[in-house]
Amino acid sequence: MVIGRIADGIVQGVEDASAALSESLFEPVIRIGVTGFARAGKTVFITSLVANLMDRGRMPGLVSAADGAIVGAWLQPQPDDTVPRFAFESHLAALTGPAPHWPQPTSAVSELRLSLKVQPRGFMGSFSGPRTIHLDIIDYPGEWLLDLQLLERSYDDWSSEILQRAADRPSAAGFLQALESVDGDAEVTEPAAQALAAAYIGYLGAAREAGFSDCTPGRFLMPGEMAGSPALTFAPMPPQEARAPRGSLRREMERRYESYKAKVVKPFFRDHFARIDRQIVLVDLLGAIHAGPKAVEDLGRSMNDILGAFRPGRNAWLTRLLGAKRVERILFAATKADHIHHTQHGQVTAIMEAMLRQARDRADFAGARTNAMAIAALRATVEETRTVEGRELGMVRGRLESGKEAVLYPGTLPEDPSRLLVPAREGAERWLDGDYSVMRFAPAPGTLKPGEGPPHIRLDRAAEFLFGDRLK
Ligand SMILES: Nc1nc2c(ncn2[C@@H]2O[C@H](COP(=O)(O)OP(=O)(O)O)[C@@H](O)[C@H]2O)c(=O)[nH]1
Ligand SMILES: [Mg+2]
Repeated sequence: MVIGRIADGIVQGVEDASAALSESLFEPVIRIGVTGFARAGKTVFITSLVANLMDRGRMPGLVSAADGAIVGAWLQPQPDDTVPRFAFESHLAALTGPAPHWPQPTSAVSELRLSLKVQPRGFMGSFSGPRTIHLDIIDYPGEWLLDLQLLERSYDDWSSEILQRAADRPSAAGFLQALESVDGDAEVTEPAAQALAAAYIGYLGAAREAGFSDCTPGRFLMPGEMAGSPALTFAPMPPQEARAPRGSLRREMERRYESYKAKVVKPFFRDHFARIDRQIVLVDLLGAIHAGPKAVEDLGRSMNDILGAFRPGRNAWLTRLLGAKRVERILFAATKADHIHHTQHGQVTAIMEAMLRQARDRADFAGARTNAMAIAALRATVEETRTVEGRELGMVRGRLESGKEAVLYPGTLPEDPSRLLVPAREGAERWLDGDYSVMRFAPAPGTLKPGEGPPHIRLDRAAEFLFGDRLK
């Protein structure tokens, strides 16, 4: 056990440990993980959260901001020297500058430290001076969490599973053909390995486009700084009775798969995931509803897969790594709620809660508090009500990315979540009750006022759930 931990690099230097100890006594650190699949809204969320914590005029739902306990907030160098810093300034400039636009997509882990000066309120507060509390915010792709499953799977097991699923997917045709044309027992050459990996990555991209998110290895579509390295240049191959000969293509693919697990997956869980105290999982639920029942079902399944990482006991290696440490709170937030009128936010929350309940029913999170809500990290629309054929309809108005103004009536979400979730589970092709539309609104110009961060919906409530209790 002890040996295993040393081998996994868990034991920190003595200096490190004592620094961490004094920091935790006097200046507590809360590590907040922000995850979700690509385009879920992680970058926009972190940018707006940090801006709204620095200028707290729009944060009445964060108790310690509303009652004045937070007396200051500033950015600091983060503690992890080798993790890219979250590009807060340039993302904020994109969102709130003279020609506001959405930030560039990102595909790797990044981190930011925001420090808060907090003067505790109430009776106890009058005895103590202000405290400093550090929020370390870690942005990482949800796709990477799916890799946890690989740790307990051999190359052959993983290959058979992937190939079985690929068998009846049209998007896999190219890759399957590429597999046919190689001889796994032949001596490996780098061009052959690269060609096969490229065909596999092509398939994963197409599968994701088609709405599937069971796309392991998670780094193949989100390579970060590792694009092109051997650990990311392999593909599944059909298992054979006999072990592949030394130096063969199949043997090399197996070696790289093992290397991916040891050098990519494990370090991520060890260095980032294992240290998270509070977690927010962002979900583009409205986008999935717009795409149809199959996308909603797939989203539910992949939420469940993501959550696997937060269930102690599910994976022996992770359980050993975490020891007694647990994520204390997990928030599931449906993003981009500014696409719909507030009269429908309750329905979005109900659908999120129902999806979460399904995931929760399969296993619990061992004491972690969970919550679901609908938020917009950056509100790009204003609401208006129009009377159409004698009926009052709540709509949203915003500027499209083309610069044109548009009014959107996205459709009415059902009060009862099962009206969406049951057809999704039953594999329906389309919604019976109607269509749900989304538009890509651009961030609105001129929204910043002195003392206020960017406009949002329930970002303050999300913050209160995530770390409000630690600021009191
Ligand atoms: N209307 C609206 N769109 C959003 C919001 N957050 C994200 N988006 C959209 O979602 C896209 C992806 O967001 P981003 O934060 O880059 O996602 P990430 O890949 O998870 O980091 C953005 O380019 C926007 O088009 C929001 O609060 N409101
Ligand atoms: Mg991002």
